[in-house]
Amino acid sequence: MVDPNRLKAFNEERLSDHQRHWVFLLESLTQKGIDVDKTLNKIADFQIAIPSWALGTGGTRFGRFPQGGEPSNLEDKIKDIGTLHTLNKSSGAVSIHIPWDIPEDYTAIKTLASELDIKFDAVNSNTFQDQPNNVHSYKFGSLSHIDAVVRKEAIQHNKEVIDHGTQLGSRALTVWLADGSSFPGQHNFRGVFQRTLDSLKEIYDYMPSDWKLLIEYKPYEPNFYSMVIPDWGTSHLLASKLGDQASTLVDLGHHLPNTNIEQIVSLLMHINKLGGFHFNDSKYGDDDLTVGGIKPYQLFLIFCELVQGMRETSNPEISWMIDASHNLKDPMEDLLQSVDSIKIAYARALILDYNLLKDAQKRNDIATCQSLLQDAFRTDVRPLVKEAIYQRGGALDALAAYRELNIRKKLIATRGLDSKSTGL
Ligand code: PSV
Ligand code: MN
Repeated sequence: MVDPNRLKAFNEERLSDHQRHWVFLLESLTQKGIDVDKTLNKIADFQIAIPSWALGTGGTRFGRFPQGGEPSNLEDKIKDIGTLHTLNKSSGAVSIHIPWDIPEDYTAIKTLASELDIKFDAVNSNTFQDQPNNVHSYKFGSLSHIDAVVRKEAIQHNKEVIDHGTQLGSRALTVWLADGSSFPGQHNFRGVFQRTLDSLKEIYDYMPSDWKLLIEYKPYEPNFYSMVIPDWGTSHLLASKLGDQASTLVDLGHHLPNTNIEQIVSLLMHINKLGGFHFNDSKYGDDDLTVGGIKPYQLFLIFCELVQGMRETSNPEISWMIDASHNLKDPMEDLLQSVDSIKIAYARALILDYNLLKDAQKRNDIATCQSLLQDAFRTDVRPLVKEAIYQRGGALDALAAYRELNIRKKLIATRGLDSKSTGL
């Protein structure tokens, strides 16, 4: 999809403009004593997995308005991620969802992915929908179900997801449960918790010793009175009872309004229990909007905690993934914008002087604390992010390149206007 010569010409046209901005920023970063080469490498090394379900148009329960050219199989999805990665050099991983994307030929899929420089990040199980070959229904729960035969089927599904992941080279399983109740009295809270723990234990014991189990929480939806894993406390309780290979996954959209997510991130890293991260943005609930589209300052504050945590704690490597749904925009454009926002927030957090911040905290000099944060946030780091991506061979402006190279038009020409993607 991306002709290297056209990408080169695209960059050449923008290079002098970029260099003007870059030289100016470089000087001020150097004056502040920032190790610019190290920072550039950190920004470039940061890879965010694209979920296999995000390449198609997302829907709401009221409708879906596809754009055309959607990938209808795992191979095409990986090719689309390859296109994104060629442009932004930051999307070098895929997170697949079973059963939406069951690989048919592991060797062929692995070869394709490695040709495109794409790794297999966490695999996701799905017990929130009944599948055509399900023997039992998950209508009243899966791992927490009152009936042991349903729990057994859900456990078996998770084991199969691990098997698929092992074949592909994944090293993590993400479990998100829709289990919960919509009416008071429907559930015995202690009963559903204990059954979930027992089921997870079986899955945990099945995992290879170099795998992680990531437990995702969500306060409501699809159940509206109680969720079995509603918050980070419950996720952490399960993870700590399971063992070292289990940890919590934070999805930005899975918090009640105004929750201090940066504090949650900080504490989980402090106890080495932050395992995974799903990026998106929201105004009201789990809106799954473009990252940084609504609350960029909150995203920056979260990254400040992540940066400090990565430097100062022994928290293991985190699985990063975008978990957004694209109802209105071209999904690939939306993903490019999300990745760009993530890198900008990360770059801003990297240029903050944490030693100065700690000194100010010691003196209880709140005004300086706030100024340090806001100075970093208000710095236009776009040339820094562009330079990092350009040095790795990416586009100086991935979204503009995507448009100028007519990628969507080419996808429609190849796959047709009504090709459908699997997913929600
Ligand atoms: C649930 O809302 C969730 O965040 C989980 O991560 C699922 O796997 C994903 O969204 C499905 O879109
Ligand atoms: Mn999620």
